[in-house]
Formats: sequence, structure tokens, C-alpha cells
Amino acid sequence: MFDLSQFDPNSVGNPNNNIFGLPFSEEEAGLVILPVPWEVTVSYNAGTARAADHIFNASLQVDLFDNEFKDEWRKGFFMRHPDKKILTKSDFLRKEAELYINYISHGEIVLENKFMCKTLRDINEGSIFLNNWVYEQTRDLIQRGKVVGLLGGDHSTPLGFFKAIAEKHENFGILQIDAHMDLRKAYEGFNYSHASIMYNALNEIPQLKKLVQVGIRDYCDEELEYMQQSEGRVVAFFDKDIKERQYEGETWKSITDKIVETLPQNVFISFDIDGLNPKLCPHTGTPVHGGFEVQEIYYLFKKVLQSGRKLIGFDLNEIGISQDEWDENVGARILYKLCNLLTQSNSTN
Ligand SMILES: [Mn+2]
Repeated sequence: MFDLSQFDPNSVGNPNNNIFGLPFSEEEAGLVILPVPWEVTVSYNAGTARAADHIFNASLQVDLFDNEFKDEWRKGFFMRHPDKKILTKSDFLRKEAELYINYISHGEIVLENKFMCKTLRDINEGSIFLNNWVYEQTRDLIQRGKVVGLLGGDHSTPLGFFKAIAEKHENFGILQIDAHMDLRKAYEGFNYSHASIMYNALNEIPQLKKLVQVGIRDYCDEELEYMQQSEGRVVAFFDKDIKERQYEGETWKSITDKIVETLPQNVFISFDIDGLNPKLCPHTGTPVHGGFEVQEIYYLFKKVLQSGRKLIGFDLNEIGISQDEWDENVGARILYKLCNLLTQSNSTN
């Protein structure tokens, strides 16, 4: 066990240390956070590619004390530096994507413009490169015995991580907190758009047996049809239905019991911050009114663990950056909670 005798968990986070002010190296840490600074296909607010550094800074203010998870941090949490080459590639392709989106938003036909065809090809190839990179990084960490969390970036980033997880778990489910279903096929022509992450995951990963979506409130016909034809592989708990059931007197406990029941034994949490009420994430890529308080989602996560299900990984994505660091502050606290949940779930069996 790492010697923590010189470390004071009650003091403010030391910026020379790692995330949450913790003194662990990657080798020493039981849990490693991989930041993925990528936002090529974001639709509305850009910025999330740079969120990880801001979340790191905000994390120094997060208290290590959590009365549900008293000593989880002692297992060691470590976040890598965001990879500069990936960020540069994201910035370059993002510019290309903006030109392309502007072009198609005027109703122009892509096939009639060789330059735009090449732009689209470059973006799609760049996304494949990113997916492979994430796969290799996360597979390596898993093989070294780490539990792994991914910090986006936009919601396209975890596909490679899902694939690495699938090599270890023949049967797993994703619990997705999100305002959006992300079941679009090649949104705006981008094969690996943030709006297609779950379509691609279901399409490319047979070990993914179940997708349970919570908080959905902005979606299209094609996505609804996909869910309806999935024969139960995709289950959505819509924001409107959840709220109406509560207005009629049903408790959040009873609703969370039903959500948890739909999940298989091995659960991956894919947390798009826009699943929360946008007052908690005003600078996220695609904000939608409605959504949850943080505590409601923590309660759901707690219920997942209490049911005996195992958490096998998480991603946290679409956190924006802001002048007053509010989005990052909320994001850092959620990241800490997810780390605690993940290490605790992996210490018991
Ligand atoms: Mn999403």
C-alpha cells in the first residue's frame, strides 16, 4: 500500500499533486482517468475538448471526505495529461467540420463538391483514428490491472473504451445519463458523431446486451424507431415520463428500482452531463431544459451498487468550460463520485 503518512487529506489540494490534490503516480493508482480532448463533431457550444485541464484545476477544491465512500481515494486516483497531439488533431478537424456544416446547412449537395467530399472523408478517418487510440490506451490500462474512467471531450469519445471493456466482459450493459438518445446513424454525414455514439456501440459491439437511457428529452423519429425495433436491447426512461410519474405520486425510489431492474450484472456508466438540468452545465455542447439534480443521479448510482450489480467503467463527457468555472466545478465533483463508485464496486468482488 502506498505510504500516505505525509499526506494531509484535510488540507486544500496541492496543485503539484495530481487530480483532487492526490499524491499518486499512474503506477501507484488503482484507478486511472484517461482524458480525451476531442470535439470534432459538436453541434452547438464548443469547448469540451479543453475541459479536462479546467476540471483538474477545479478538482483541487473537491473535499476528499465523502461519508458514503470514506477511504476510497486511498486506492489512488490518477489522471493523465490530455494528449496534445489528439487535441491538435481535434482542433484542425473541428475547423474542417465547421466549414462542412456551414456548407450543408445551406442545402448544398456534398457529392457535387469534391472539396467537401474530401473534408467529410478526413473527418470520418480522423474519428476512426481517435477510436483506435482510445481503444489502445484503455485496453493497455485494463491489462495492467487498472480500473479506468474516461473524461471527454464530446460524447463520441468512449467508443474505443467500450470495445476494450467488451473484451473483458462478454455481457454488459450501459447506463446512459443523457438528454439525447445518441442513436442517429451518421449525423450530418459524420459516421462517428457525438449524436451516434450509442448507435455505433450497439452496431459494433455484440457484447453490449443492454442500453438503458435515463433523462431523454430531445430525440428524433429515427431514434425512437431504432429503440422500438431493438427488441428490448434499448430501453429509454424519458424525462417527461419520469416527471409525470412523480407528479402522480410515484417516488424516485420506485422509479430507480425499475431502472436498475432493467440492467444486467455488469454496468458501464456513460454520463453525458447534459442529462442534468442545464443550470448545472450551462456551457455543455447541446443543452436542453429539464433534466436532473445531481443528487437524484447519485441515488440511482447507489441503487445500482446496492443491487449487487458491478460497475465496470465510466465515461463523463460534454462538460463545457466557463468564465466562472461553474461547469468544471460541478464536473469535478461528479468525476470524484464516479471514481469512488468505481473503485468501491471493484474492491468487493
Ligand atoms: Mn450524449
